[in-house]
Amino acid sequence: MSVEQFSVRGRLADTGEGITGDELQLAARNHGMPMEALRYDVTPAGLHYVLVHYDIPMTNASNWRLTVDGCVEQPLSFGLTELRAMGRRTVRVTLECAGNGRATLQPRPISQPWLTEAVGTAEWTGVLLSDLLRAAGIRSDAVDVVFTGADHGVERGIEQDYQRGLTLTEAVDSGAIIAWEMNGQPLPPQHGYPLRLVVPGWYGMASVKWLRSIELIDHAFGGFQNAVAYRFRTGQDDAGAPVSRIEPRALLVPPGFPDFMSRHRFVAEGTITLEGRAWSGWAPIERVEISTDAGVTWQTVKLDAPGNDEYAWRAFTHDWDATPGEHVLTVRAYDASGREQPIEAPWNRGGFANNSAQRISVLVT
Ligand SMILES: Nc1nc2c(c(=O)[nH]1)N[C@H]1C(S)=C(S)[C@@H](COP(=O)(O)O)O[C@H]1N2
Ligand SMILES: [Mo]
Repeated sequence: MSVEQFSVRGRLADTGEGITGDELQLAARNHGMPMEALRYDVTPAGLHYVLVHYDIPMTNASNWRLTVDGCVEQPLSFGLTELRAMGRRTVRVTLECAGNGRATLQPRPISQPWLTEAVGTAEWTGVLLSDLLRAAGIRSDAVDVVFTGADHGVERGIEQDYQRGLTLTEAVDSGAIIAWEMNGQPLPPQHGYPLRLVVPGWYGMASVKWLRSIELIDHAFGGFQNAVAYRFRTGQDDAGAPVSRIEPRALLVPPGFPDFMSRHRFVAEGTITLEGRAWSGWAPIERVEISTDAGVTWQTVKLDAPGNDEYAWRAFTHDWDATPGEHVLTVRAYDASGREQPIEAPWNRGGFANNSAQRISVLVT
């Protein structure tokens, strides 16, 4: 079957169509962060969300090579030991999948059906990408930087290695690191062992796992994950703007205790300190608002002091005088770039960046 016989566009669910077997299969392989894990400043590795397009490759740190080549003065090849000698820094970064929130869009784009849980914050240790590029010597004809992982698959009919490109400016200025540790331990297999890229502030797709090659090219990268997959399209043939940085979002730790099946929450009446976290990949969080009456009235929450890491989420609390009855809690984040989290985010075909405000139903008894 030729590539042309597949549609390179994803499918939308028909009106009223439930989650498909394909979506269930993805949802069972990949996993979200349980919302109660918003309590941790740094998400324990096993609770951090996971998203893998193809298979988790079987890799070995002892013979791993990372190559840096293309438009450079001196092509380089590193083993893990050589790479560690290039420098060591740790950054705390909130990663979020661009598809977070997809499953609640109408119509629903058929893909990994995230609700709000495709997020996590980890401490990534490695070497600055810009230091590696400088060590290789960036040639004046370099335009884009292409990152290739060791995983391989077929996506909408197109066979490929997982690859993403950044412009040279983004690669140098983003503070991206080539990481070999997550939360002080070697990367777990599902998070990119033994090496991955981490691009702070960007949706997860940019942070290529199982990183084996960095190539500088003299033209704009036209690979599938940049040119076809991660675009904001409203129509089938719309070229769409590229998906890049993380839109602001706030989430609450669900209060009280849950119903097993529905996750509906129960709390006892009285003053309850609600807790949550907010982040944005564009600028620091400036304000978070909460509504405890389904969006009728809003109050500003108390933000914790910001940490040292610009792209790590910020904690907040809010004392709620919970009175008996059914309540809907909602939170919205505002960042210093003037971006504000919408009640209802605009729809797009890929279901990207749906940062519509979270709604949590609570029965106060
Ligand atoms: N090589 C490779 N890198 C990848 C992916 C992948 O499938 N293969 N998935 C990307 C996507 S879409 C996301 S959201 C993040 C998820 O990172 P995590 O699983 O460590 O949370 O990895 C990105 N890097
Ligand atoms: Mo993703």
